[in-house]
Amino acid sequence: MKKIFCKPNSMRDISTHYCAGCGHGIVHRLVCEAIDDLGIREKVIGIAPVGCAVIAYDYWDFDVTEAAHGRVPAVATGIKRMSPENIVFGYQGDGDLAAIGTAEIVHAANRGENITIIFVNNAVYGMTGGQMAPTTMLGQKTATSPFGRDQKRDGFPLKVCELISTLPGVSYAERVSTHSPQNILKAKRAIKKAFQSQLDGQGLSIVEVLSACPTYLGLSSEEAVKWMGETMIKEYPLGVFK
Ligand SMILES: Cc1ncc(C[n+]2csc(CCOP(=O)(O)OP(=O)(O)O)c2C)c(N)n1
Ligand code: SF4
Repeated sequence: MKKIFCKPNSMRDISTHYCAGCGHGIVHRLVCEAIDDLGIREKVIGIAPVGCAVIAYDYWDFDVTEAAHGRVPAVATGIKRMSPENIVFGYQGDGDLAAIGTAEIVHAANRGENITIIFVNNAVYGMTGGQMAPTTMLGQKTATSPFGRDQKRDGFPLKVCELISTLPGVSYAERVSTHSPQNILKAKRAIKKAFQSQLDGQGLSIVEVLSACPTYLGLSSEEAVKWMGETMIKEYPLGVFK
């Protein structure tokens, strides 16, 4: 019988620690599938963030190191400059990349570092209890915005792809989503393109992946996916920004 579905070679066979319906597991797998498809596993070095994906290295069967909160692009820069033959990618949440690490990603992009960033936007700080993130939507209730994010007090949701794609050092920026099978397939294509851009020496490539955090949205897995498809993609339109 022909096997049509199996674990990617780049993925370890362990049980998930993520909550039911969390998008991180999907994105981890897509990264592995892209690496397998491109045949770059022996050359890849990943950098894990400080968030719910802090132990991404437990899932990935290739070289991975860890960076302090927001410092992923700086660590990636150092590794890539020392070892340009490696394919170096950072994996970051929105609290990590768009709050504590804003300066890191902006300057790495502006320098045109030949690295890839997988940016998982779930609109909250997941690991630390569902606080408001820069990406939290207006009106969205979180642990630190119990009446909903208020633009006057908290500002507007930060649109990372729109912002980063204006910098000349950026070769490729696309926003994708995990709220349906079709979108998950598109997300994989985008991750492959981002790695390819690095293989071609083009500069910084970034894929923003919209992802669900049902736990801190206070929704069931099904409701969270529906919320993404109906509400989140209106604020964060999908597409290629560069
Ligand atoms: C330098 C530093 N500041 C703050 C923290 C605390 N901290 C750990 S995870 C986290 C939030 C992560 O949120 P996000 O990046 O959105 O990832 P998610 O858990 O939602 O995937 C924070 C504030 C830390 N570990 N290190
Ligand atoms: S808290 Fe949210 S981001 Fe963290 S594992 Fe659970 S669903 Fe995923």
